[in-house]
Amino acid sequence: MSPPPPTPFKPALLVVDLQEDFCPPSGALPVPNARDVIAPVNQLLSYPFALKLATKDWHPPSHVSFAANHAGSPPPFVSTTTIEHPLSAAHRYTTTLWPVHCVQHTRGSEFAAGFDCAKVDGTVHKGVDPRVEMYSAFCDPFRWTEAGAVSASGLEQRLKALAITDVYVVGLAMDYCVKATAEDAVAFGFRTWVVRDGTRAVGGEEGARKAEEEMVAKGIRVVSLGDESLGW
Ligand code: VGL
Ligand code: ZN
Repeated sequence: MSPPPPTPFKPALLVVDLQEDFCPPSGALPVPNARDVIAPVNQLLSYPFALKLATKDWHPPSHVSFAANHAGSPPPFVSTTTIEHPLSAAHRYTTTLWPVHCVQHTRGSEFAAGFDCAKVDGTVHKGVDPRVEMYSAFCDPFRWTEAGAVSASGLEQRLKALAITDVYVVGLAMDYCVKATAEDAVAFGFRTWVVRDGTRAVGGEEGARKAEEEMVAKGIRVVSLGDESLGW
């Protein structure tokens, strides 16, 4: 519990996409060792965060990120595609294609078994708009371009209304949705932390190393559960 907390210090915990489809062996888009994060996440849920939220990747069957929804069903994980003007010329983008995962109301979209989801104050749904990929729990990446956001979850306003100062991000996957969420949190002005024990990468240890490097370069504090630097 040292060093002393910064003042003011009103922390929120975001548990990102801790869902069955991201967990081996049965998940559709398995993240290596994903179930290792459940115990550390449950431990964090016992800390006195001012707000604890979980997110769910919550796709309609027609979602643009599913390889099967593109001509010729290109192989997932390795294929990217450029989305041709689904909204406007300015909204053109290239994205990675994934297996069908986290379809709304399916078994794979449920929280991972053992995750103490009863301790969260609410659930934020993301990736709901079929036209756009949304890794971040806050908004899609067009938020930061002239094209403008296609979809936003309202999370920024929710945290700001409570005068949250610090956002702690854990969950899956470290190199996609955890990273995008942490990067947006820092961009929206929150002191931002990622707790290593509570996250794993799709790209395994190499993916985690690279994601950590990129997050640290953006001012995100990547820490471990036992670290004195955890914040309080
Ligand atoms: C995620 C790929 C596709 C994630 C979600 O939660 O990191 N990754 N959809
Ligand atoms: Zn997804």
